[in-house]
Amino acid sequence: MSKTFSISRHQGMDATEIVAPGGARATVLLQGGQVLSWQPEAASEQLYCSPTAVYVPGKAVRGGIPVCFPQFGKLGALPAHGFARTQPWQLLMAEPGVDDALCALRLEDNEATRKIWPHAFALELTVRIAGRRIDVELACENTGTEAFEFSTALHTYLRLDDLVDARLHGLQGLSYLDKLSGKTQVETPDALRVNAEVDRVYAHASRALLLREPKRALRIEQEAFADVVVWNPWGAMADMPDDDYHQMLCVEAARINHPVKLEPGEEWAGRQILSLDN
Ligand code: TA6
Repeated sequence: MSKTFSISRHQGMDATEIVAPGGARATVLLQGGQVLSWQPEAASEQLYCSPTAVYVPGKAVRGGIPVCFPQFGKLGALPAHGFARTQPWQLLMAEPGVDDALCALRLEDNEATRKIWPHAFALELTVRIAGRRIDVELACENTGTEAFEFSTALHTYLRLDDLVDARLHGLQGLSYLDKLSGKTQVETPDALRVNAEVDRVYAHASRALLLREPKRALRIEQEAFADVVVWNPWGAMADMPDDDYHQMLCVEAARINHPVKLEPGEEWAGRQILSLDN
């Protein structure tokens, strides 16, 4: 039987690749526990990762599924999106199953994290791929003696053929904070079409979303993440080619409006599930 997973180097950094028996595959960077690539069975890459992303220890990598923890964005005094995305995680396991493949990574508090955020925690990220579906679960346990609160997100960069042809269904009727204007509004169109910079936090997002492109339909579901963030910079970024914003849309499973509070010994887990419909 051939070996179906490997612990390898990706852009000079430690990574693991999991491959399911049907051919679906995913690459996860140990720094940040960041899924960088997901290719479902008999399909092309579904995640956007910038070809000019910077792979330097301690720097955030632009693309894939960064883990934001214990702070979302700049909504607090910590570094933007917290520290989990720039910390080295430990690989616990990576193996194929009968019809899937799984890997699990862990990040515990350490001297560096305690300097930024004085709490004892254990994060576990579990990535499962099977057929045309990926299931990413983030769990957090309070391993200390005092309660803490955190906001978090799976900051998923979805790869697009062209943003102008993409439509995101399932947000209608939800109230959102437009981070660009600072105003709260209610989503009215049946489908969101992005034709300018967008940075929104949708609250109480319990329905599945559907990202439609002429040749693709991707279903996006989440559990225990109450909010959805939709972001596209609509312009150049230092670590992304100038026109590449056309090739990506971030649809993020998040806990922002009501942060998670954990008492000592308590655990929380949330997940985002992506599945290709066609
Ligand atoms: O999730 C959207 C967002 O918070 C935006 O406001 C935008 O700045 C983006 O994340 C990227 O943040 P980063 O720190 O990775 O440049």
